[in-house]
Amino acid sequence: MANQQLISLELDERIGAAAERLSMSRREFLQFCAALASTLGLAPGADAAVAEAIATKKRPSVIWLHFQECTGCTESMLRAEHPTLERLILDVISLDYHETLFAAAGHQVEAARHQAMQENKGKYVLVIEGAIPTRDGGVYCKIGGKTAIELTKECAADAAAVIAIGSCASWGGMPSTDPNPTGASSVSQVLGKPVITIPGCPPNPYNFLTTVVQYLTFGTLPTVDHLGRPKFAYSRLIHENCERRAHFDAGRFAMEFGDEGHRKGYCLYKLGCKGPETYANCSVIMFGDAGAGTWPVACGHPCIGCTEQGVGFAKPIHAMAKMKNIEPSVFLPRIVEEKGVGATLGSAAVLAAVAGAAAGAGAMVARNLGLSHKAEQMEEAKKSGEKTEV
Ligand code: FSX
Ligand code: SF4
Ligand code: F3S
Repeated sequence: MANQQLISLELDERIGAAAERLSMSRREFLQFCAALASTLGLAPGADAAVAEAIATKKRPSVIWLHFQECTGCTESMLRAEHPTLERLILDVISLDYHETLFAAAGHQVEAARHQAMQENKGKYVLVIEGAIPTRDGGVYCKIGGKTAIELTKECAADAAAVIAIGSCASWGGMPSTDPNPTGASSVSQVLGKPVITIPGCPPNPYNFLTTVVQYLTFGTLPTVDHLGRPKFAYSRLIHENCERRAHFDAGRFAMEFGDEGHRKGYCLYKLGCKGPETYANCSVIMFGDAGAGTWPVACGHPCIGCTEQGVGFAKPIHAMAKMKNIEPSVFLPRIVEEKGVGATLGSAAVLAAVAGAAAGAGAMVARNLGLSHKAEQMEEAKKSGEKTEV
């Protein structure tokens, strides 16, 4: 049924027109919609609804405000390698106010904001990028003579949905780090109510796009956790689906940047990787739409926990992460033996199934964290050699 629906959609002129706008083939466009539907965890067949909505529905008006931030959220959205992502975002929404992207300035853009708010009263989506300074009456960030606090309240009053994009808007982010001289606060703190949050510094543009596509297709917003984070993106720890997880499980760690373990792609836990206490889907969907290897850990840098309040910009990069849970990855084989006698996918599934036996798993993790792998031993030997030489 779903396939028939997709075949008829592929022949649909409106799909053809949407694909052309995006410089994609009809097939590529439908594949992209299928990927978005599966990111959302929708039932099979929902990809057709997503494709139809993108091709035919009136684009929601979006008012995008910028406050205390580096504009990385917008930059990451626009810097996708593959041409489709930013085009798709700009095709799916009607970006009626965005300070960075507007060619106009001053009174002209303020007029555009007022017009978009009036014409789409109760229907527009308000996106806020950046923290909101609240100290001294909010004087540290003013646009068009209004403080960020005033603009947030004014624009949120008639919005259908408020999305805080990036860690700054979601929980204060980098500007809120101690001693927080400007009183940088999150959108929900200023509005006094929960909003959708898409943390990350920068956040993954797919998570924003997927949220908007759900709104466009079904008129609903994704299910969120207690911090307003869409569950489709933030319900799992980076560590649960990390490509280096097998090394963690085997006790193989990089001990220094550039050492043998680091060069071999071993786990970065002992270099301070915060994957075990950071909820995000970076390891699964990656960044930049450029294929494998495009996320921090894959590049050899420990995750700094940029999505997570209390971790990102709060804990030193070298400090070791707190283990939030000790369950094995759900889809990676757990390798506890040396190469050649490793676990099979089947045994990994069994291990995953019995992961509830936390005591056993905990013992294994404790053992592995204490393991001195060969690379580690070599580093230690090298260090003691250096010491002896001195
Ligand atoms: Fe920058 Fe956005 Fe970080 Fe903040 O992303 S990438 S400082 S989360 O608000 O511009
Ligand atoms: Fe990956 Fe970091 Fe976990 Fe190691 S500690 S498996 S590098 S997320
Ligand atoms: Fe941030 Fe860690 Fe992902 S640093 S981008 S949450 S891998």
